[in-house]
Amino acid sequence: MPKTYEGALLAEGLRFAIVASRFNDLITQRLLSGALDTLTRHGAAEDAIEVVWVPGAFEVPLAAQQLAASGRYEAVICLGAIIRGATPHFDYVASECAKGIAQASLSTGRPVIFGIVTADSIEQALERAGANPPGGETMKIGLIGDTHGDLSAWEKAVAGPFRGADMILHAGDILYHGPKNPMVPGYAPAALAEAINRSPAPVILVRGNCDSDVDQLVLDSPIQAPYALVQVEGLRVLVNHGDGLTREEMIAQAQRYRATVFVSGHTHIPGVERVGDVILANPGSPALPKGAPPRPTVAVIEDGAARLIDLASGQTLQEVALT
Ligand code: INI
Repeated sequence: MPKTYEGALLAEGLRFAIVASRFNDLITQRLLSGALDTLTRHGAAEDAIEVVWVPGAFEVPLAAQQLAASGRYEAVICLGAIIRGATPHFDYVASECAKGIAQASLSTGRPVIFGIVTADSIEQALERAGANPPGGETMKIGLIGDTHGDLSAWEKAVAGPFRGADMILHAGDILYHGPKNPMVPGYAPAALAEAINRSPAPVILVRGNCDSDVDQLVLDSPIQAPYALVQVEGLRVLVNHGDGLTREEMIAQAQRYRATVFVSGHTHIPGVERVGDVILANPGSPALPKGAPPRPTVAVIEDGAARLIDLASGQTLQEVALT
């Protein structure tokens, strides 16, 4: 195994500076609210973020350089919008801004993030700033099950398909590997419990047949309930481990609660499929996969679809539209 270095999406306890340019502030205000939302969703405290306004993108590098050199911030985030006009002005501002930001980072050894939109028109800049996301502003829900104590599986899901998720639903069999199962390679139940407790997105857990009362002592969110009924925007999702339920019973339960999606685990055999007005979503197991071929999987609900994702390759294996 190569030694791999990568970041975790955890901003708790860290300080950040944001340099935002007033020029084209219709765009930069949106970039700023997106940056603040992302930082706080990943655990940064609001009072750990400082915002410095400068007149235009050309002035961003100087402020960024000084903030980075102060050593007070984990990273400096630069936000600006440079829109092409009739003259070559755009090219000078854009190139000096990009060069200056890179230099601020390299000369101080601090991450200085290039959040400068360069666009041919205001419409294009608005689109780049996420003002008109395709399909509207739907939330992203991560679906996972049967982690069986595998910390590395959880970390891969959080750093990969669950990146930016608003909520994670766990279909049970969380910490214990289970007497019928082999020990999973990344078995670290206490560390997994801690990672779930620290998750920037709220995690809703249901109890699987391997979960016991003592597991609750290390998990902050309750796991005693066999069912969770979650309503996100207009979408209702019912979660249950699925042991002791037939497929028909899952569909009937979903219909009883008028849930569009029934999330289950237990079999470790993944699948996302529509059966009439119900979507059955089994995210499989990222720790002990079964099926032909066995693949470590999770699922996500976003942009109006439920998707099954191979955690090893990041590929979407199945996709079902929600409507
Ligand atoms: N500054 C921007 O941030 N975006 C632009 O599109 C832009 N244009 O096109 O002129 C712009 N110009 C101002 C520049 O950044 C400086 O503030 C100004 O030249 C004073 O130094």
